Amino acid sequence: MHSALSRDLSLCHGPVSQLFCCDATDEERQSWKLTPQKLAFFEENGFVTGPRILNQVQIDHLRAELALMTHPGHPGEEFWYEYHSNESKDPGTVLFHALGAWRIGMGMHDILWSAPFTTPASQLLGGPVRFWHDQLFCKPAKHGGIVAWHQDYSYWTRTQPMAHLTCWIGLDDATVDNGCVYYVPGSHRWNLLPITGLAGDMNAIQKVLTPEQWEAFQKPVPVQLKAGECVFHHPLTVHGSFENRTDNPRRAVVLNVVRDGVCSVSDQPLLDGVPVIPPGTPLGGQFFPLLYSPNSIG
Ligand SMILES: O=C(O)CCC(=O)C(=O)O
Repeated sequence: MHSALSRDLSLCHGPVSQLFCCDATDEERQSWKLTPQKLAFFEENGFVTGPRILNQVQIDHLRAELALMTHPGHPGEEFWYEYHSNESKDPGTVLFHALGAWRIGMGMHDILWSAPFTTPASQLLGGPVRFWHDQLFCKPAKHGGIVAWHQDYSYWTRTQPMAHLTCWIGLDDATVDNGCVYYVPGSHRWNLLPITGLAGDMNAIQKVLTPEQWEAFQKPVPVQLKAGECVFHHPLTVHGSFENRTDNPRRAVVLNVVRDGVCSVSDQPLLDGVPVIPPGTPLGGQFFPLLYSPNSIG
């Protein structure tokens, strides 16, 4: 396994391997486009399943990179924006969560440019796709922690306008038993809620909800996926996931992107260790590459 390097792959604004199909023509991209029905589903519910993003070779490659990235002292560990070997703080309920894998592993880097991802992403954003950051969420067998109900944008208000998108990609089959992601349909039309914690108490969010909003939690929708498949969600859609009760890990790569033109509104670094982007300046430069600019959106 030679794909985890100690050079910073954020310096490369394009694929550095042949692992993914990145250079697709507009015609080739047709097969990854979301249908009008899928786009309407997203509009209505705030999430939608996308095309298969990864084949078995790509899944195996990313799993191997991830395994290396969990070893203490691994090459490139200085490049993480955030690294929590257990975000939950409770040794009995482990949630591995890390931001910045694209700087360390060739596969984690190149997946950003893969056409099966950027094609539907540009449809849902309604324009060119710019990278914001990635995340790894892994729940080990048996004692995987939870991801508490939250809206992604509550963590991202330092960037505006809100034109963000999340793509969750399974490296394992995601099931109700192993802690697949659940969504509260329609919650993308709610107000922005305050942060109530990412790992720990699943129901911490209740204290910031109206009784009508809490009602909607009686019917959250689980999205069960095969390894390599994905689900997209809106930055305000409330989502979370329960424990992994199975004998196998539940691993996922999450890609967070913005429509080109989203600006910093902060005089602090947007991510740990990244130079300040002055307020009012669009995201760009070494850490926020443009991933795809469609000729036309269909
Ligand atoms: O992997 C999970 O269970 C949660 C992922 C998540 O919160 C996200 O994709 O924003």
